[in-house]
Amino acid sequence: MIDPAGPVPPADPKEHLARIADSISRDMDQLLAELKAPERLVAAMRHAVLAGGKRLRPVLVLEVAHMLTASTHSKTQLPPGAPQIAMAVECIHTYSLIHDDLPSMDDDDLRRGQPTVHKAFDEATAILAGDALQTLAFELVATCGHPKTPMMVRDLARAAGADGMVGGQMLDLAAEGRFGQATTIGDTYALAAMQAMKTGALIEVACSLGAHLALAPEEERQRVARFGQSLGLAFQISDDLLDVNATAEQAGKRTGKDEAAGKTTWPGLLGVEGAQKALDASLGDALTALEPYKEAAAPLQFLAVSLKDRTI
Ligand code: GRG
Repeated sequence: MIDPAGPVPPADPKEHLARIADSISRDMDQLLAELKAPERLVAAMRHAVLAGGKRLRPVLVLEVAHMLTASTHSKTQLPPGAPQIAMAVECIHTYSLIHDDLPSMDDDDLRRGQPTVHKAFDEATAILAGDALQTLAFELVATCGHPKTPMMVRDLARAAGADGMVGGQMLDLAAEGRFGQATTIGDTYALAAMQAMKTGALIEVACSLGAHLALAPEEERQRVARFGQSLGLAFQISDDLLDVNATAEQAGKRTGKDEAAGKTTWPGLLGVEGAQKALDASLGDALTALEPYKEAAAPLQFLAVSLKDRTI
């Protein structure tokens, strides 16, 4: 059971966030160990989920819930259902990575420093492992026992679906010219719009779900959603910079692939220095959204700023 409750602000934000990430990994391990399903399918799901990963999105769920519970209700205990919601978001994220790595999508061999699921198992098993993680996510939300369950199901479905992550992936593939003529993404607005769907929507909804868990007023939910939007953009810019600057060994995945695929990226549009400036600007927006929470926001501030020196 996750219990990141502690003094607000925690003495060491880095240690505090690492403790939450570890507890999510342990909970995911237990969840998958208890799953009653064909052995090969569970093994593939475990391979993908437990291979590592920063647990960024579930950490956001829990840390936003923690910050808003402390500031709205003067409590440090996490609301009931929080571990299930955090795991649900990680299940959706991991399913998207499994499917993104398939030969029909990005065709990658390495993910989280390990062979991708279709390489370690086979393509059909990888598709099914992704499918099973997606449905498991909604089972976790539906059964979490929190009064905001219907809103959380709706928001997670929208963020993950045709108007969010899946739609963003479709636009990204179309821009590569997969379905006929390439619909070139030629400016920073179009790039930001596509990425807001593909990667931003899940990061934003992770923050919104944290607010739902904390039974925060709508105004607070919108504020942390704005934090999530800016953080999502910063995350994507840092991911593009990582693709240029890091080795595959450092990043645990193939790097240099955006340029090879002729993809529009932030460094491609603005140069490395321009992309670093855009990263600073979006981090500035993210930090502005956190200002009302003062010291209670220290872990989220730390998380945002650490995107600047990202190596994984
Ligand atoms: C296939 C439905 C479907 C969607 C795929 C999210 C996505 C859409 C594709 C991932 C491709 C990619 C590399 C996007 C860049 C940003 C990103 C999501 C990176 C991976 O997330 P991290 O760095 O991964 O949080 P870890 O392993 O740390 O969890």
